[in-house]
Amino acid sequence: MATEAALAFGGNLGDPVAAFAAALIGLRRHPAVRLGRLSPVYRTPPWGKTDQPEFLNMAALIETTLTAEELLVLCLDLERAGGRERRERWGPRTLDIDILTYGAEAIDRPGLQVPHPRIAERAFVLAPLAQIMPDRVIDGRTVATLLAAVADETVRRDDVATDRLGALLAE
Ligand code: PH2
Ligand code: MG
Ligand code: MG
Repeated sequence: MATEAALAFGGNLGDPVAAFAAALIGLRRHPAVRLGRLSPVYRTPPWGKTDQPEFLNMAALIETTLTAEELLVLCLDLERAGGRERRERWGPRTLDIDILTYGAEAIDRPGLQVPHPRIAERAFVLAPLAQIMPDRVIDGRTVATLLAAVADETVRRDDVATDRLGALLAE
């Protein structure tokens, strides 16, 4: 049985669109993953640690027969392939892939909390997520409702980046 999972992508160093494309191609090639809907790419102010460059963020739906643990390992492998080095919390990075939801499961283990514990605070996660699963309920509220509550006009779609991602995925 396949499980639907939502993934968040972020980056603010190097070429995040190319890093997103490489990771999405890695997911698409993986035998236990089916890539589903993709959000547009958003340009977002840095959250949590504000003295760093703007981020690009997006979200993707997948169906997978991997367990949540196996999916986490895959995401970490794709991050490493994208040049990720772990330095400081909330600091600049080439590629971050977070598991937002995994089916209806609630997981709370060191290194893996699903649904991701800070979704409700983060417009940079909710804006893209609302494009691919607006009606999904997280902690009692829909993604669309959570997004309305953090309404942040500084999080905006980047159509040039979105078109470039589409072109890289079509190659
Ligand atoms: N990721 C963080 C910390 N802050 N800010 C934005 N705008 N986008 C991110 O992806 C992001 C962040 C830690 O994962
Ligand atoms: Mg993150
Ligand atoms: Mg992460």
